[in-house]
Amino acid sequence: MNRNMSIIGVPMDLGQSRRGVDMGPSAIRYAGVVEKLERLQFDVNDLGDITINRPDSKNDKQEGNLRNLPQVAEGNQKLAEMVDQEIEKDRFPLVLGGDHSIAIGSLAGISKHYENLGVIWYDAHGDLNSGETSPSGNIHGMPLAVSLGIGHEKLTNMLDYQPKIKPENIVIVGARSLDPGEKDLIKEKGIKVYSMHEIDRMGMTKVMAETIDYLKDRTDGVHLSLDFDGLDPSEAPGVGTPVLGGMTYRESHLAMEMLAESDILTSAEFVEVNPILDDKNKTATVAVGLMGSLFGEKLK
Ligand code: B3U
Ligand code: MN
Ligand code: MN
Repeated sequence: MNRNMSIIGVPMDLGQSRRGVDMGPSAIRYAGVVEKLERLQFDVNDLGDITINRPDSKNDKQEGNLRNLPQVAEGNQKLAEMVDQEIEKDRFPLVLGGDHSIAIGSLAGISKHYENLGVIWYDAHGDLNSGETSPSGNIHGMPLAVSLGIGHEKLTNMLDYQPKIKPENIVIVGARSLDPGEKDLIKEKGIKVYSMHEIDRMGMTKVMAETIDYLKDRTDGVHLSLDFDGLDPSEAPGVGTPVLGGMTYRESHLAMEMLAESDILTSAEFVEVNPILDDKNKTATVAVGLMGSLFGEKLK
């Protein structure tokens, strides 16, 4: 793995309706991410947080069914450019959210550098909505669709190319809350999904072994997009849209350790940590623990 790592904080909370997730990057830093990675012998460059401009509430127009579209697009454009520059410098981008709408910018900046970028979407949700199918108008429920080229042009065409990702290069892990339009899209595009049903039946070991095997053969880089609501809310309570019956702390560590062993990862993002909804920074602490496993911490 690339030992030169750049951390980019994205205090974005405009892709959904609950305030506080903009403090995610601070909470994860407070829980010791830089110290952890330095202990694991990474050269860490923490680039701080991107500035997210807030909507002027008096002129808060909603375009289509897309809440805060101009601000979400602007913040993601900045992120895309920064991620692109860090990869250009041959550094591993580690992006800290913020809500999951920031995957739009991450993937725009990353995928430019690959023919066949693979994506592991670790999440309770599919994030495959568009303005037409979204029940909420929240852009954090849309980034994976946007990366396939589905959605508003301002989002899909970021950095002037699309699509960012091919459907066959995506693996969704932990899904248990999918909207009807998302289910249709999964069928139509043949997207690989390991829902909680498969995780329960097969066990996380087999799910991750298959995921890694599948992506290793067909991709030239792999991005991990980890949404903390993928985990069970009893172990990661600090998220805006908790869904019961999620992946455990132990399953998640195992998944991260298997990814570390496989050495296929070329970028990562950790999103949706909301310290206001958390219990004594528990979720951010879990985040830093999982990053330890992902980046090679060993018990023996
Ligand atoms: N699918 C729903 C709910 C949701 C998506 N992502 C999160 N929640 N975190 C939607 O609004 O698109
Ligand atoms: Mn998500
Ligand atoms: Mn989610």
